[in-house]
Amino acid sequence: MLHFNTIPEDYVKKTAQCAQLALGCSRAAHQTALRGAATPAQLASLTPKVRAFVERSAALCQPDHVHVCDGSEAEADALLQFMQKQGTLKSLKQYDNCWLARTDPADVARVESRTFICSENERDVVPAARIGQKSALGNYIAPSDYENAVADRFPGCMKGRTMYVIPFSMGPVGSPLSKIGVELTDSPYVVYSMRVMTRIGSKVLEALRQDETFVKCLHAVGHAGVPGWPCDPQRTIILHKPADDEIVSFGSGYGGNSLLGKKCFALRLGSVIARREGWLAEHMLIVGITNPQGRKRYIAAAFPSACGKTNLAMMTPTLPGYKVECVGDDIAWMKFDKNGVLRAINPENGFFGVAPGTSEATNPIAMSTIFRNTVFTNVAETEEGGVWWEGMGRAPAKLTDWKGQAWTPESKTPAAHPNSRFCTPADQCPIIDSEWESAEGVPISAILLGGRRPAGVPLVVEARDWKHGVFMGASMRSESTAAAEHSGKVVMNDPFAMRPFFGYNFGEYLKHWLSMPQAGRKMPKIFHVNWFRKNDEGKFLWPGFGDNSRVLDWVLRRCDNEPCYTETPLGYVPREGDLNTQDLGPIDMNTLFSIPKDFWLQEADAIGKYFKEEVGSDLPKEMWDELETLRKKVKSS
Ligand code: GTP
Ligand code: SPV
Ligand code: MN
Repeated sequence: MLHFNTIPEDYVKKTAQCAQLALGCSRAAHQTALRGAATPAQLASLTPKVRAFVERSAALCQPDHVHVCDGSEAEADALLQFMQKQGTLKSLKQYDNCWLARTDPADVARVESRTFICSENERDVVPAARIGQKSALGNYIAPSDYENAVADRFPGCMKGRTMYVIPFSMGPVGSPLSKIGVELTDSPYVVYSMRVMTRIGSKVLEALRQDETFVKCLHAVGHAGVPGWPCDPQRTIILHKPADDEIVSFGSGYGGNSLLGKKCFALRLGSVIARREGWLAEHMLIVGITNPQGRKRYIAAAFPSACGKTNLAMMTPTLPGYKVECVGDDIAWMKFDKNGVLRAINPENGFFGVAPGTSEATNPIAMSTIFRNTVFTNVAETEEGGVWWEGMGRAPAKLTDWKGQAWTPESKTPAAHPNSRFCTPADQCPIIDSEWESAEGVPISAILLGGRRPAGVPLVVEARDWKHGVFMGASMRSESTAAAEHSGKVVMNDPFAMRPFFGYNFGEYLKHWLSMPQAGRKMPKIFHVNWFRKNDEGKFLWPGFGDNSRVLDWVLRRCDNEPCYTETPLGYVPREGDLNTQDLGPIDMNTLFSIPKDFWLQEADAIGKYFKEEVGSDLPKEMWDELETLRKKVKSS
C-alpha cells in the first residue's frame, strides 16, 4: 500500500476554489487563459474512485492548484501559452501550430535501469534464473522499497505547481478492447503530449461513469533540471504495480518515462492484463496492405525501439499496384474474436516517432504528416523557424542544435539528438487506415519479428509453425539504439522487441504465447525479417523502406499458401526468383540470404546461454526443443 495521507479538509476547500483552473501562473492569468474550463463542479463530477485518487495524490504532492483536463481547444491554447512563457516550448514559425521543446540534455530517452515492476513475489517479475540478481528482462522492486521510493520523492513535490488530472483512453473511447487511465502530472508538456498520443478529457470521464475501472498513473518531474525543463535525472524512477493497476513515475519528463499511457500502461501493465484476460499487448505496428488484385490484409510487426516500425507502418511501396495503410506504429493490442480471428487495435492516438532518418526519400508519408499540430523535441532549428535532423537532407549552413547552441555542417556533434522525436496526431497521416479506430480491431494475417542484425541473419524467414515462431521471438537480438540509455552499437537480446516492456516473468510470457493456438482459431503465420544486414564495407545489402514491400508481397503470397519457398535450417525462405526484385538494380541476394554455418552454431550457443542464464527453469520446454532442432538442422546443413 502506498502511504498517501488523507486529504485535509481545508485542502479540499482550497482545491475547490482554485479549480477554476490553474496553470501554475498567477491566478488571474490562468483564469483568463482557461475561462470556461474546469470548475468546482467538474472536480465534484469525478467518479468517487478518480476523486479519491486525485485527493490522496494532491495531499501527497501538495500542488498549488488542481486542474481537471477537459481536452478542449481552449485548454490546449492555454497550455501552449503557459509553456511558451515558461520557456518549455518555442513556436516553429515555418509551420502551422508546431512547437519545439529542448529537454535537459540529461533527460533524452527511456531509462531502463531505473524502471521497475513491483509484486509480492520476485518470481512474478523475474525469471527463475535471476532471482535475487539483476535481470536483463525487467527490474524487480519489493513492495516496501516501492513505498520508500515514493515516500522519498513525492511528498510536496508539486509545491508551487499545478497538478493536472488527465483522464485518458487507450483505444477508441467505448471500444470493448480499450482501457482507461488517469494520469496526474505537474508537466504541461506531458498534458499536451498526452492529448496527442491518447484520447483525453470529458468524454473519457463520461465513459468512467459507466465503468469505474482505470489505471492510476502518478507522474512528477521533480525540481532539478534546466530552465523550461524541470526534471531530476539523479532521482528518476519509473514504478509499476500491476496488482494495484498503478504506475508512479518521477524525475523525467520525456517519452515513455512520462507519457504513462504508452510503454508503462499499454505494454507493461497491458501485458499483465492481457495475460489475465487471454489476449496480447505487444510492441508492434499494425499496417493494412492491399495487393494489386485488390485484396487487403493486415499484418503486425514487432521491431525493437528505433528499428523501423514507424517506417514500415507508413511505407510507400515501390512494387506497382500495392497500397499500404497505417493503423498504428508502435503498440498493438490483439485478441482472438469469437470466430477465431486475431484482431488488433492501436491503443494510441498519435505517433511519437524517431525524427533522425525521416526524409522525403525514406518516409514521405511521415513528412506529409508532421508539419502541422506537432511537438518536436530535441531536433535542430533552422534560422527560418523550421526543423532539421540528420538524414533529412542537406544540412543548412547555420542551425541551432538540440542543446540550443549554434551549429554548422562542420560541427563534430549531431545537430539533432539521435532519439529526437515528433509527437503528431495519427489522424493527420494521409494513409491512415479507414478502420484504424474500428472498435473490434482489424484482422491480422501475419506477424513479423525483426531487428537490426548487421551479420548472419537473412532478409526474411518464415517460421515452420506457431511454436517455431514463438522461438524466433524468444531468440530475437538487435543492435542497441538511442531510444534508451544504452551506449554503443552492441547486439543485445530483445525478445519480441519487448525486453524493456515486459510486465511479468518472460518465461510465463512465452507460455502465454504458446497457449494461443486453440481449436477454431486461425493462427497468423510468423516471419522474421532483417532490413539491416551489411556487406564487408559496412553498407546495407538491402535498400529497405519502400522496397520492403517486396518482402511483404512474399509474406502475403505465403499467407495464401503459394509454394514460393524453400526450406532452410532457419525456416522457409524465398527460392531464387520468388522475391520480386524487378527494377531494383543489382542486389547481392546470395549474401542477403546466406546462412553461415559457423555464425549460426555460435548464435545457437548464444541463445542457449541466454535462455539458461536469464530464464532458467521458467523457460517452456518447447523453447529448448526448438533450439535443439535449430542446432541439428544447422549442423547437418
Ligand atoms: P520506436 O518508436 O523507438 O519504437 O521505433 P520504430 O521501430 O518506430 O523506429 P523507426 O521506424 O522510427 O526507425 C528508426 C530508424 O530506422 C530511422 O532512422 C529510420 O530511418 C531507420 N529505418 C527504418 N526502416 C529502415 C529500413 O528499411 N532500412 C534502413 N536501412 N533503415 C531503416
Ligand atoms: C520506444 O523507445 O520504443 C519508443 C519511444 O517508442 S518511448 O515512448 O520513449 O518509449
Ligand atoms: Mn516503441
